[in-house]
Amino acid sequence: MAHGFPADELMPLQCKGRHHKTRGTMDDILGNFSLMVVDSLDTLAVLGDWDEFISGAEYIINNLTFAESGIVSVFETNIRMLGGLLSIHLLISEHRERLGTFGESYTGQILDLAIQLGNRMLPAFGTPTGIPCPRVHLNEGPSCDSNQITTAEAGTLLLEMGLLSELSGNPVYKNAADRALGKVWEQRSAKGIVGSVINVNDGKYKEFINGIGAGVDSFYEYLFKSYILFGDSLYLDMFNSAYSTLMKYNKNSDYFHSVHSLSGKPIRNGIQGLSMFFPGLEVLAGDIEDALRSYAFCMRVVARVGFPPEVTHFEGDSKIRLTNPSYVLRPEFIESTLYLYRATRNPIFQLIGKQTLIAIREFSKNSCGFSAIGNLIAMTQEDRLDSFFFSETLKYLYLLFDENNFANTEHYLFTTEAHLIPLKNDYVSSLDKDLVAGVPLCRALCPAFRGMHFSQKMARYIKSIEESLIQMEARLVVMTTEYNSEITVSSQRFGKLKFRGESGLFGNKVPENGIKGFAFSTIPVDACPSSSKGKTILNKSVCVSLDFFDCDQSDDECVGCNESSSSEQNISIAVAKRGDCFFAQKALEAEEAGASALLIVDNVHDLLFTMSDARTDKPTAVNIPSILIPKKNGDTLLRWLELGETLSVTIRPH
Ligand code: DMJ
Repeated sequence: MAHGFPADELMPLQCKGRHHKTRGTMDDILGNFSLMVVDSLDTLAVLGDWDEFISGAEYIINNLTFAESGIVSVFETNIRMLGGLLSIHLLISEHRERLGTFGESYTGQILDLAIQLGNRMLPAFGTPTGIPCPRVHLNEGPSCDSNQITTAEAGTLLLEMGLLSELSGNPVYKNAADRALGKVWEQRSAKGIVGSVINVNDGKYKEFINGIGAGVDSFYEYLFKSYILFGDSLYLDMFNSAYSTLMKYNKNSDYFHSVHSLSGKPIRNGIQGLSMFFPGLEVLAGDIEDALRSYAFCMRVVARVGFPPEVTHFEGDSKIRLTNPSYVLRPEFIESTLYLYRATRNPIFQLIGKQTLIAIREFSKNSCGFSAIGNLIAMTQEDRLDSFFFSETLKYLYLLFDENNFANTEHYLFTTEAHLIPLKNDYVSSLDKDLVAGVPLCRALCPAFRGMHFSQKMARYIKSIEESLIQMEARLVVMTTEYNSEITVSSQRFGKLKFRGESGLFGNKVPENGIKGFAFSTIPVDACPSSSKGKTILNKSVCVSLDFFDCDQSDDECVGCNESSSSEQNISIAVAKRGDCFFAQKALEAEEAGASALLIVDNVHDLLFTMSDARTDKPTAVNIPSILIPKKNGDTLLRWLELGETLSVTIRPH
């Protein structure tokens, strides 16, 4: 707000508002209509900052016009602007008492703005099929520069336009959205699968790729949510039919691939950040078991990368290629995390939220605000901050921890942009109260779903999610570790750690060409002064390819290792905790246990120091190098060892 207001978006690196369209169709969301304020205001209500909410609402009432708006995306304007305005209007109506004089004097001005906007969007629907042009000039009418629109864009209009009809008493908006949705649905293939791009003039699909990511995603979401809001079983029938085709054709053991809508045959195997909303939708529809299964898969990818990457492809069983290695602060993964937490109350989902928050703070926060991460390997920031970060990502993250928040405890439906719609007959006359109060919807909307039967499969998925969380934590440590270091630890599962250590004054120095070997820890080294004659050395085999990122990039940017080196086989590096006996004694024990070097993990988070030999009169005869390492890195190293990882270690001199 301090830097971007009242522009539609903030450019977080230049630290100023984005006023001009310079990014092609990506800028179709910019309408010179203070998008950021409108899209983020109900998040302020969720945060309980009602004073700021009131000033935002007052700003909108006094300043928002569409007079300067040019060509905008119909879909984006619908979900962000129209949805935002309607939600603000409904929240004011719901919470009048706490809004003081502003609440008392509010006469529906924001609904009037929503109606104005709806009217300006309507010309887009004036096509032969009623499927809207993807873009509209808010002052001059349709801008059918492209006559092709995605299924998601044409099929994600009904909640907002239907609600606008309910609130304004004018059926024209709902009719338009209904007609567009009907046409898209009508054109599904003989197998019942919709395509992803449709021509607005002849109503025929032009792209036949179908998945749950870009191009189709929220189409599925709005079928089910329209049933919830408008109580019409027609939408439920459509959703059920679409859901079963997804299960039949797209579900690939643990996740969904893309298929050809005519043949039903798989055409692409991978996952997008966008598609990670789906487990949340499955929760809403009552299929918790499959939601956990799908989520466990998303989590495996997130854990290995540290964030939900924009686009990945899978090669073989375990290789993941980051086709688009960015993270633009999208909400979908955290949205599903919230839905699963609400359904299961399992704290694992809060822990995942916490890790996500830490990672966002670490890599995306800067002096101006937050930035999209352009490259998840180099961790570079981009001059981009989409309004959905405020309307969705932050809102879902906050709700994950604020269990008593009104948006958690009362019945609200979240639009695809996470705008809040209170589920009450005061607003939507056709709302089915029994449905809202009942199963399966209750699983997602009730404060806690009690009495849920946990199948063995569900327990297995939770276990897998737990394992991924360990990996996610490890990945975060790897990502945040300083790189000007001399010790490198590579794990097949967790990636590569680099950090600095401080050599002791006793024993040998690290040789010029360094030491390469495998880490082990022995109980005797931990518990001096008992002798280490037990020699519990874990002399595991060679470094195994992690097969994760393509390691044709420079070594430092790769996670894991790709080469195996049998010469390392016999060199073992001991890892011991600080404490219990003198440093030099530990080194001696490690040497006697067969170690070629010793890493001692500090037991306080502090600056490192040079370890000295306690026996200055008769120095301990140590022949191996001994190095003190930071607690943060050492704890990770020990944890990996406890988990049975084979750790390849390289120690280089300063
Ligand atoms: C949001 O604008 C909505 O969630 C939409 O349905 C799809 N993607 C973005 C956020 O990723």
